[in-house]
Amino acid sequence: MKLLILITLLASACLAHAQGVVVQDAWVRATVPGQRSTGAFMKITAHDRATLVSASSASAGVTQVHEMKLEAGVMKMRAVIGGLDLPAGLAVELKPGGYHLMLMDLKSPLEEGTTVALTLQFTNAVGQPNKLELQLPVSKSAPGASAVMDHSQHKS
Ligand SMILES: [Cu+2]
Repeated sequence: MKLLILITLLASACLAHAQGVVVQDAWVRATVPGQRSTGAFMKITAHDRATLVSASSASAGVTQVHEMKLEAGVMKMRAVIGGLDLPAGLAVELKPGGYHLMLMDLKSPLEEGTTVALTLQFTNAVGQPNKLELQLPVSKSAPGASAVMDHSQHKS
């Protein structure tokens, strides 16, 4: 019986890995009282080409994929329309000053040392959806490289 349980655990770990998207070094910037939005940052690597379609968090009313870009000397932030392309095997970095996830309409301040639940929705090259559920550490600045967080689940 114990062996059976072990096999089941191994099988589910493989399933989580097999969906092929790995998130590393994820964090959310801490907020000060009164601040209603903040950014979430991470490195996302898809084994096969995929698209980050959307993100959501119970801590925020709205979560969007954003891009910051220097346009004619002015830093501009806009929502990424149609999702963020994840080329096969290439780490796409979401970082301050570039792509990021914007958590808006925050329900309460995010304090350093706490965590924020975040769900990422992907589609693969043939349009099949899957999602990753993450717990992101809240920090005032980018923490050092941390372990892979892979609390992933197949959706369909
Ligand atoms: Cu933004």
